[in-house]
Amino acid sequence: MQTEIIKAYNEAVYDTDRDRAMEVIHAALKQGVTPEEIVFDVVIPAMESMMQAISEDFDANLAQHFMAAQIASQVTEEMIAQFKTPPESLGTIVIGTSVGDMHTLGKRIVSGCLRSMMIDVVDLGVNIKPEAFVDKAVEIDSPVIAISSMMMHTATSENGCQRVREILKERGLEDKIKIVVGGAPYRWDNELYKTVGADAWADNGITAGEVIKKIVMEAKS
Ligand code: B12
Repeated sequence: MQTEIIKAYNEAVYDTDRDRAMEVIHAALKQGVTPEEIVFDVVIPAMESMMQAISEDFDANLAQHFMAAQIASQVTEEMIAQFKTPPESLGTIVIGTSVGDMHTLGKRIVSGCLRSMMIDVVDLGVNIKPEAFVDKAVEIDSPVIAISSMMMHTATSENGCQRVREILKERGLEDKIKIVVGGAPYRWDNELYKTVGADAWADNGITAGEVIKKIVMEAKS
């Protein structure tokens, strides 16, 4: 893989220039780089280094964070359609924000990262009732319910993760479905995920992808 392609793509993503990023990818395809190489050698490493750079750059803004995931997701979907052998999806998981929480960005970044890691996502949206999380997870056989909460009171609400845990217990689903949470309150208190009854948490899109992928792979084996 030519380092110029990786460098040009990284710069475009860091500048949140979706059109330029797509131009770099399309030019690479014309030069004979395969869609597989683009996803595995350009997009995924770029996403990882982008998250690293953003976390260290105090001037980096929300748009950079959000666009990095959106561009990665767009390129990945376009390239997968051109794979010689379409990659088997590793699994599908359910995501949404907890009741009362309208913050969408964190959830969308996590979804973008998961898609670039070959994990399909059913995004239920915002303000999701605990029953709706569980019903959808059962319907699509999802091993993970991912809940995003950006406010302390929605993270700790009796109608949030805690209620999802109770429903899983009531329906005997605790072995089949794991709860993964994330969002600002969990970054303020790294032990909060236990208090609300989640199985795991992650502090950014990349680590969320890693934690969720591990659970999905364990469920398959
Ligand atoms: C943008 C924003 C808004 C926007 C939301 C726009 C939108 N469409 O999302 C608007 C203006 C609408 C808004 C409204 C409100 N907001 Co607001 N908002 C924010 C702000 C500035 C950023 C939140 C955000 O989107 N961050 C971007 C993402 C990328 O955040 P992130 O945490 O880095 O996400 C990563 C991880 O957390 C993790 N992650 C996220 N979700 C998940 C899920 C899973 C499963 C996993 C594993 C990981 C994971 O991965 C992400 C990607 O790397 C925060 C301040 C802050 N610094 O957090 C306040 C903040 C969250 N808001 C706050 C408040 C109070 C409100 C309002 C009540 C304000 C009001 N009085 O109306 C309303 C509530 C609306 C509602 N009912 O939800 C408070 C909450 C305070 C508290 N202690 O709980 C904050 C912290 C601001 C503050 N300091 O007071 N808000």
